[in-house]
Amino acid sequence: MKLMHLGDLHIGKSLNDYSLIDDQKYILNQILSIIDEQAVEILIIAGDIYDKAIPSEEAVRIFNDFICQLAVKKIKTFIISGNHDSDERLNFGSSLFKLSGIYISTKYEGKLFKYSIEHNNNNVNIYLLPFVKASTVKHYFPDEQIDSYDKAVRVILQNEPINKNEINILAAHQFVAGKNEQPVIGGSENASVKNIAIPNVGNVEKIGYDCFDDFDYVALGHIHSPQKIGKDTIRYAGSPLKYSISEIENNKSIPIISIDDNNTIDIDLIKLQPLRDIRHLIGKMEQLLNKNHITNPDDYIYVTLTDENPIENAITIIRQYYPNTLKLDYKNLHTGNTELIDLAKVTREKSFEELISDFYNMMFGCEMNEDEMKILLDTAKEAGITDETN
Ligand SMILES: [Mn+2]
Repeated sequence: MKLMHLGDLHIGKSLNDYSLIDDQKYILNQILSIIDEQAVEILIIAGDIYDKAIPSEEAVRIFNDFICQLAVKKIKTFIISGNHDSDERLNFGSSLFKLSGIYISTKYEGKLFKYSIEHNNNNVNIYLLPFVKASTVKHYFPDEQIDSYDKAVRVILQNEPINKNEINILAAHQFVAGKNEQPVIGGSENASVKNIAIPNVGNVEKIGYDCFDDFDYVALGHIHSPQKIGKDTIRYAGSPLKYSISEIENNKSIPIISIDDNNTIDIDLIKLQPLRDIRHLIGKMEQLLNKNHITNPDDYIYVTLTDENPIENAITIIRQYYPNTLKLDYKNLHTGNTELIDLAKVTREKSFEELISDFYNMMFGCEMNEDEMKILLDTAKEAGITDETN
């Protein structure tokens, strides 16, 4: 039996004013092809179906087409809401969808949705936990001290009778971390994910992965970089597309979970190929626009020009070759190295003479002569910046 795990579709998302709707249609079609090729029987979508609580008509149409095709293919589909989804809107039509094998859980109401499928004389149980906040859970367990998301999820799971002799799979949309590790953030999640990703900031939203010990596989959503958390069977599927410039190096994949006849679980990661990739081009304008260097001109492009002088209408010129250019900046002697430099360390390690001659070299592209250096050293001494020994 094969399951596919998706998360963070964010249908309707745009990237610097470019609508990604065609890219999303393309990737959902690719996902349908993978479902066929891999003979997937069950699909779990771990939240953030839409990018906005009120999705555009087009976004709704695309998702509608996607689930219709899943129903036609008779793929049992399990969907939970994420923090970007509206419970009510995502829940619309859910009773009818059930008749077609599409199960949606958008709101925690004191009990997890559970669905059991017979496999090889055993049960595969799928539990759905939609995105929850501590305050929502508290309402259902007034006697419990629930002051964090971690405690909230533990209380929910402790109150579910889970048969450990069967195969148990959970879908959840939360911020889950390993013992001493934080998940790798993609960059497009949202402000709240970014804030809690900084170590030593009160991590009220963070959930320890050990609370999922009773589950054979945990299909997570919320973080956009595909990754395992703590162990192989607790995973973020990641978003199917790169949703920010910071995800340029973050290649996307989908986990396929196979349960064999001995009830062992195996995970395969299938690479996704976007319609248009996001790429970072670095170089002089002349090199970048050289015919031999131009590839996949429809990709989303972030350009860093290394030309020394700013070029008028640079982004307009680049867009004639790469129409989907998202952003342009410069890296040259004027802007310096864009990597972060620990200035305090540099100044500690170098003498005044070295620092000033580096600076002169950077500004004028040549060495300072002895007379000039003498004038600066005398001035520095008079100003009390240096002493005889420096
Ligand atoms: Mn998301």
